[in-house]
Amino acid sequence: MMSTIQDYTTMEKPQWCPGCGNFGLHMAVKSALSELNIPREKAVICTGIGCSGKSNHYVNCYGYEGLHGRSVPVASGVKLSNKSLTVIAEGGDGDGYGIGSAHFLHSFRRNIDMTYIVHDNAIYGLTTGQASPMTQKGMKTKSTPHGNLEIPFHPLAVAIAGGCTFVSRVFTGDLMHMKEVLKQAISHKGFALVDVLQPCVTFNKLNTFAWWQQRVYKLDSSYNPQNKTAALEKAFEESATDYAKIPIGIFYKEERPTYEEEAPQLKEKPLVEHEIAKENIQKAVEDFL
Ligand SMILES: Cc1ncc(C[n+]2csc(CCOP(=O)(O)OP(=O)(O)O)c2C)c(N)n1
Ligand code: SF4
Repeated sequence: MMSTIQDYTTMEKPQWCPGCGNFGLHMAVKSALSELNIPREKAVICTGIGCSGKSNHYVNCYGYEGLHGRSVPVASGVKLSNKSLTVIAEGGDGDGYGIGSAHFLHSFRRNIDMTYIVHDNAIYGLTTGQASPMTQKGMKTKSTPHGNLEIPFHPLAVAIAGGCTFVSRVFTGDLMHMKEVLKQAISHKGFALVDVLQPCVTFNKLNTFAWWQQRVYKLDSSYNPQNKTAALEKAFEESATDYAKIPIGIFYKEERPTYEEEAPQLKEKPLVEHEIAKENIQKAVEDFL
């Protein structure tokens, strides 16, 4: 039976501020999952804490809202327990590029087959407007009243350098493009990063829809996402041009065996299907005594 966007729609209505970029992203995630015909009982969305952390409340599939910055390790555990599931991790830029940054880095080396969607609004939304790792230098926020002294993080460059096998960025002002990139990220065999330029209309008055709209442009077919050196250069384009040009699309893509494909315990079948009733665990228990 085909999946539809209605299958993924909950009775509960999203509680984000009117005009928040999360609404478009939410629609694109539901559309991508249904257009890929993934049955909702086979999809899991793990989130951290933040406005972004509420994403899975409003998608009618399995979900787990974990601790701030910990969506990637929770999602990794889910995938390793049952590799037959389609696993998505979601969180804010504070969540993933700040407090969760160690998980962010090491997930690239591991290459577990999952999609990591970062709601990149360059601010802490839920806690009402403190600077995040993506806040621009000089910007006044609740935690930087005299202007931010730190330069922003470069998630795409870090991901490319760290061994991520699918590195992309989208803009919530372009729904169709966002959905198409999400579909490719979810279909990719390996760890796929989708950095989402997602305006926080309430607490970030600098990076607005209009601000991004004037600067983003799509990578076209003349761009080769298999060239790592060119991808790194592209990832630095926004800072090199002082935000005059901000590329969106798939920056880098490579095929590499996933963790699940190489782990001997998981090769044959998902861990949850292993017959453990007859296993003698006495020795393991004694080791802990
Ligand atoms: C360990 C821990 N530290 C701090 C907090 C408080 N806190 C909750 S959400 C948040 C930041 C939210 O910003 P971001 O991750 O960018 O998500 P957004 O709300 O913008 O989607 C913080 C600092 C927390 N819940 N747990
Ligand atoms: S505070 Fe910002 S990110 Fe959070 S719901 Fe409101 S507009 Fe969206």
